[in-house]
Amino acid sequence: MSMADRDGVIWYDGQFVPWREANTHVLTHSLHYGLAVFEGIRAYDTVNGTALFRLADHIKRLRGSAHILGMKLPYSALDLEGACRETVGRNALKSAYVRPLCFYGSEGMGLRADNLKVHAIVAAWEWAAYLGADGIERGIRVKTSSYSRHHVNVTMCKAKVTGAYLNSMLALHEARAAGCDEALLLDTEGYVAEGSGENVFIVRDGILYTPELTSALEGITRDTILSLASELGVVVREKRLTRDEIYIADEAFFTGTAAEVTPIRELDGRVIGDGERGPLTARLQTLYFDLVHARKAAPAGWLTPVTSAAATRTKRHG
Ligand code: PPE
Repeated sequence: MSMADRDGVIWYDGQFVPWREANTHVLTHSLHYGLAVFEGIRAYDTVNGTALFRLADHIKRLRGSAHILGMKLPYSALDLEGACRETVGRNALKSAYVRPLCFYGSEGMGLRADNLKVHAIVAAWEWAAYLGADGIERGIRVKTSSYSRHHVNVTMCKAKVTGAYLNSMLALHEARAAGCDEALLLDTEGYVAEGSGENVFIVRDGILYTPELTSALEGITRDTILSLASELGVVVREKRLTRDEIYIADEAFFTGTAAEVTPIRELDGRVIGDGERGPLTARLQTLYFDLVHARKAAPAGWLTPVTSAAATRTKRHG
């Protein structure tokens, strides 16, 4: 089913518009130059009703991304949080993937355009396991990419900006053409950075390792896993990793809002550990799913209930 041809509503610049009418012009500046910021947030069908997981943290990152790019958002954090909550509520989704996107309009063309308005949308739809239900259980096959992750002074790695995903897609298409499920990108010095849309972890001798965030996105799922690991008393080290450290790891997994916690069973044709979901991966995965479904107590502010129509009023600032 086309993403453009669905029932429901999309929040567009403060108004809810019918899904099929949430259109924008072909001379939209961001479409041409890749300068737009976005988020991916999941809403889960929790024991206390539908709730968005770490909404405030995602909106904070969205605003940070805009700040890095010098894009002036006409909406407050509260406006955007309200838009996400109400978009899920109005579409009557029990669980959802929520996509806020802020982009430049069609007020001007060319790199020098300086009269551009910032527009924002929030859409939400049902999205099953990103790397497949089978991937969540049995793990996926990954290939190290021949494309490097962005150098820290090429694109800004802390910004979740649309243009950066050209690099992700080059890597992903290459990995899939080689029969793998996902790509692993190394930084420009050859150290492990992240997946095309996930952060990466390994387990060796009971210790959990993940790359420092120099050239990887500051993943919110990554942060959640670090807090669950500390709850379990697992020793965690954030350090530079090499691809061969992954080859000889006991376990490996990816984390991301879309990917959740997905085990990696193979990298570059080398089987990792026993070639299946490892025991610590399984534990962290269970804890993660318990947390997002409120079967386990979450820190304050991590689960935000959705709202129904008219519960929020959005004002455009400037
Ligand atoms: N690295 C990258 C490059 C990335 O895109 C994501 C999220 C992460 C790490 C993990 O971040 P977090 O979601 O905060 O744990 N990737 C999003 C895009 C997926 C898509 O196909 O679109 C996501 O998971 O929502």
